[in-house]
Formats: sequence, structure tokens, C-alpha cells
Amino acid sequence: MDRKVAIFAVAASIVLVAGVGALVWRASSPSDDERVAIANYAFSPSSLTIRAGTTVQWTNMDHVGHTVSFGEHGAMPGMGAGTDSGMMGHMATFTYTFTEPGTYEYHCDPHPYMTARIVVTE
Ligand SMILES: [Cu+2]
Repeated sequence: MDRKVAIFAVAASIVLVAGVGALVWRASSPSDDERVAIANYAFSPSSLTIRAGTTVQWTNMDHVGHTVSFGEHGAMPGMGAGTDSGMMGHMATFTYTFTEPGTYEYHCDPHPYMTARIVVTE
């Protein structure tokens, strides 16, 4: 094979794999509006407004473990202690459905400076 053709084929393959990867990630997620990425030691977006009944999905893009924790004792809103995400590895996801309107602050357990909020409307 001609060298230029070979380089083009390799480049095209990389673009294709990246594109398919992104599509698979999108398809496995509820929607752009209901998704929070954990990347570079931060939740993105840091403030997300949703309607009651919406399921939010967090994905840890970092190679470091993170958690999605509401309140002081690792409890999800309206649930008991230890119901948070637990330690999430690279590309791990966590989903939670918010049923009650309100403002819910959350953080990452090992990195308390990582804070964000979900605002749930009627
Ligand atoms: Cu963290």
C-alpha cells in the first residue's frame, strides 16, 4: 500500500472509532440535559435544572475514583445512609430519579471541594 494511503487509512480509522465511541456513549445516556460528566475533579454542569421525575446520569470520565453524595452521610435525597453512588471508577455511571422539587447540593466524598447542585422544579 502507498505510504500516504496507509497514513490516511489509519487516520480515518481513528476518527471512525472515536465517532462510534461518542455515539455509543450518547445512545446509552438519557439525553444531554439529564447528564452530568465528572471530569478533571469537577461536576459538569455544576448546576443542573430538571423537572420532577427526571433521571440524571453521572459518568466519571476521570481515571480517579469519585462519588456522587448528597448530604453528610452518603444518603440520596429522601433515602437512608449509604445510598449514594459509592466509589465510581473510570467511565462508571450512576443514575438517580428526582421525584421531589427542591435544590439538592451534592459533593464527592474523597474530594469535598467537588460540589454541585441539582435543582428540581415541578
Ligand atoms: Cu472526587
